[in-house]
Amino acid sequence: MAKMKYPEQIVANIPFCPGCGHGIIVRLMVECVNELGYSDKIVMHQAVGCCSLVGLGLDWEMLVGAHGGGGANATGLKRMLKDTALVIAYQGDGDAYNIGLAETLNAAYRNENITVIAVNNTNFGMTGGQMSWTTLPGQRTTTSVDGRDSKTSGMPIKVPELIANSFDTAYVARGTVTSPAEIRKTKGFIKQGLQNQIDGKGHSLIEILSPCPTNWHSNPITDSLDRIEKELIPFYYPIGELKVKGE
Ligand SMILES: Cc1ncc(C[n+]2csc(CCOP(=O)(O)OP(=O)(O)O)c2C)c(N)n1
Ligand code: SF4
Ligand SMILES: [Mg+2]
Repeated sequence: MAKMKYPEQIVANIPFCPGCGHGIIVRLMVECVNELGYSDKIVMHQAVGCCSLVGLGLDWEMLVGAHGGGGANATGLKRMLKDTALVIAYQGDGDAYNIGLAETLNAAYRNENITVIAVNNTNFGMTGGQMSWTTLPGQRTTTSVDGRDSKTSGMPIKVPELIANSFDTAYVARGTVTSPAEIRKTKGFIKQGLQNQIDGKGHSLIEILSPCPTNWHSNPITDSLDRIEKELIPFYYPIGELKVKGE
């Protein structure tokens, strides 16, 4: 594949649904890696889920692992490549927090020198919108048709808070993509997570609240972004830096 220089050119070739947050996040990752001077020294663990579409447009070196294997695969890549390349684990909430929870927590527990980008859209997007651990109470999904009932299926999990409060990692942040201002802040979190890796500081996790208009059955421009700002952020998933080691 010919090298594509411009992030917007890359994203245009990836068939995310209209209004999906993944496209913005891919663009931000590419911009950060380019600006840090690592465009030829970057390897991505590409997760199963809508993350996997990234391979149709982005020409980075990629390892496609088993569903949930990001923490383990990124560990192996980084330990092998050491300072010669940046390693990103790009994962969905279902991948990183459901099926891959053990791998995600173990990599953080070991303070592996990797950067994890976890896209939280409160469902298993690619497979048709099933309930995930991040699904909100009352949220209708294809496996919680009357709304998630926390009495039988628990409350949403907050892995960033769990890692920030439990393990000796470098950095944890949560951002979103609902406005140009929030996109700029999220870019700052991603860049900080990558800079930490360059500086050998250890594990960084950046969770990004991202719209999935297709499975939320909502308008991509208005309702989907409103849901993040009026429901997800104030009641369950506060945004900002949750942990900066040394501060
Ligand atoms: C071992 C295994 N179990 C289940 C699946 C089916 N599967 C593919 S993608 C996916 C959901 C991914 O959801 P998430 O990680 O949240 O990513 P999203 O598509 O929402 O961005 C599932 C369950 C699979 N591919 N492999
Ligand atoms: S199903 Fe959801 S997460 Fe997947 S590409 Fe479509 S909008 Fe994005
Ligand atoms: Mg998801």
